Amino acid sequence: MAMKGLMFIAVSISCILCACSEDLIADMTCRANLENDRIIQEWKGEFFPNISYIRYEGPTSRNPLAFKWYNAEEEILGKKMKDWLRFSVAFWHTFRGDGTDIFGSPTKRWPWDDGTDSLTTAFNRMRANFEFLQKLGVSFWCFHDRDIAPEGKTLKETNANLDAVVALAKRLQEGTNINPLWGTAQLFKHQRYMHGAATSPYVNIFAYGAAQVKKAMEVTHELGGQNFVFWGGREGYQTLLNTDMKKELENMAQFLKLASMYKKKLGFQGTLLLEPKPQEPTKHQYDWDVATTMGFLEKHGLSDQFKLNIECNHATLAGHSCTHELEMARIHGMFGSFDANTGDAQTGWDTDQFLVDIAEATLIMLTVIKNGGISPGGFNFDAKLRRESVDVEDLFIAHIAGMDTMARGLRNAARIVQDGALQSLVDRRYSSFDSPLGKAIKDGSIGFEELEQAALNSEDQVPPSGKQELAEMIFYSFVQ
Ligand code: XUL
Ligand code: CO
Repeated sequence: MAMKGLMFIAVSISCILCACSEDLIADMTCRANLENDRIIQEWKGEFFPNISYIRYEGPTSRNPLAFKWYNAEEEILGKKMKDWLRFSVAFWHTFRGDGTDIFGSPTKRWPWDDGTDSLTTAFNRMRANFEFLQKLGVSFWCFHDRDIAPEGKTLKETNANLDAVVALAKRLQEGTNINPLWGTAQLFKHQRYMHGAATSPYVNIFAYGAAQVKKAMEVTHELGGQNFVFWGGREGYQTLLNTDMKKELENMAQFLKLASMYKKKLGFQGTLLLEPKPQEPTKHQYDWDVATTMGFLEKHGLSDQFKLNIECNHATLAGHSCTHELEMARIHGMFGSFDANTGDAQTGWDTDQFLVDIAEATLIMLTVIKNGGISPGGFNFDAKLRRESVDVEDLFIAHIAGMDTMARGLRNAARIVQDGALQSLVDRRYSSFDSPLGKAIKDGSIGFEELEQAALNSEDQVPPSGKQELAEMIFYSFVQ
């Protein structure tokens, strides 16, 4: 009897806290309603009371909770560091990551997370997000629809949950300079997407995915998001024996066409971005790498409607260096945004680590400088703490280290550009194309017959040294 009474009180309290109707308490998913408004207004607490605003203290500082290289307002090559770098925090890793791996249960229990999928917890995660962004001095965040709000029993209920959390995010954004760098629809976690979304053999799943993207784009727009990302979560295959690859690729193209049409209808000005990745979770992801994805867009007449969001760890999985992917996109005018992370040299899967390699950061920033920056894209930390890192301050330390690494890369790359020696080495290698013969090749005024004549008239030449070691010596002399 006493037990029953206690349970009744517990349920009543959670009803008040969670503002859920009782039937929904059971699965800890709450509907959006007016009560949410009251809960949103009332919160006055802090989740990181022992951490204050992170400041720039310069390279001699030993304070783990200070920037040593990232000085937001400092100008590098005529642009503020914060405008070159446009850092963004990935909501899913930072506020949903609990250390779970395929061998083990969660290792982290954050103060904003009670481990349930209730709306109350979703509100708390969002509040933690804004406190974190403000203390870190970062103006952007990225999210999947399902990271920020719980899935309901129906799509209608799920959308209402999303609306409730977005209303809170909008309120928390007011009076700040914070916006989403991008939003995206999570089309890979739920069982319904096990065969893919746009490439699912089942038309009702294609429709559900479209509805989800429509809504995710709407809320991204409402929050002033600057881009919208499509990472092809399960758009790929496990075996061709049960797969109609032609049909799947055509469906994927159609899905993207419809998304682009809806973007215009909605009046969303942000850039649509595809994020290449070669495998994981499927054996073969259709957006394998930058070149494959650009070819796909070109074939389907979508090149002018999409750009690319390039992730370093995905480049590694595709057997490329990160700069290969960035340069491939840059020279084709397709470099849209960057998922700043890295893999592990000895590990063949997507470890999503914070990038702390200064030489790598310098190479990345060389491309970014050549691109004139990547706005309205930015540097999204698609990176997570290791399973063993369980202190709240580790979240700050990881981001500070990631931001300082990119800032060092920017400083180094700027000095390489200003010095000019590396560029002259490259220019010298191709200088023969400035000759009349080279110019005639470029403008298309000669063919194979004229080239044969030129070869017959000139002596067989041994080309000069490629000077790779010299190039490396010059590059590394700037890496500090
Ligand atoms: C997965 C990945 C995603 C995308 C967004 O490897 O990178 O987090 O960035 O869906
Ligand atoms: Co990513």
